[in-house]
Amino acid sequence: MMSKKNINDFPFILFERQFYDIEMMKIRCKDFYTFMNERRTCRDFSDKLIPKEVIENIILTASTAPSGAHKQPWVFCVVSNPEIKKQIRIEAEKAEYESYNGRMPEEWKKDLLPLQTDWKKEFLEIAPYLVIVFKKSYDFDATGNKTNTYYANESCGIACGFLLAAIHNAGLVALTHTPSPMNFLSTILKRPANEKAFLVIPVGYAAEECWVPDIKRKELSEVSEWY
Ligand code: IYR
Repeated sequence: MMSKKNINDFPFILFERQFYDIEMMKIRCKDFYTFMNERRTCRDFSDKLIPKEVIENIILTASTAPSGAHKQPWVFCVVSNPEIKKQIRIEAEKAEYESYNGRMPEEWKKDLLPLQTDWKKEFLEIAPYLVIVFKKSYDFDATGNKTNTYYANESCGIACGFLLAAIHNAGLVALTHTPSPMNFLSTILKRPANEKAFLVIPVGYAAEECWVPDIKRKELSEVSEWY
């Protein structure tokens, strides 16, 4: 049968997926929420090693995220080399020192008090992997011609969400770290001009003693409006 979707050179294929009955749907939604609600941002990492294959599958999962015109405008740079991790820590701490000692307004610093963050970022050397997400503002095709990307911020944000979920699913922990400014990462990792550092995500096992802030999530009524 010729599909009416095949109107140009780009074919559609039938998407066959599994459906669940309502009872199963309710159980799965609740279980997934319970599981995701156990995720915490961690700053206390163990230096225990993780197989490369685990990180590869986590990145493949992130890269299943939807993106503008399916351009997948992201690159996940994975750093395990101690020398590079050290350079990144030095530069991140320089930037963060400036932020905490001047750049950040008082109100921002007040808002961060419950998280007990400061300019020191030892986790950048302790976590076995740093996944540094770069956003492609534009790209190149196979012949080297410049091509556009679309909604690169939204796309990368969603991909990072998938990445965090995959890390949690693996029983590992992560931290969304945003040193500001982040351009030192392009220099250290020698990234091309079309890529901008988007997020630094240390990944690893939680330290044996891992402390997290005692914070609560908003109620459903606070985060949803029904029409
Ligand atoms: N980038 C700094 C400050 C910081 C900002 C926010 I917004 C946070 O939620 C946490 C920290 C840092 O990484 O310490």
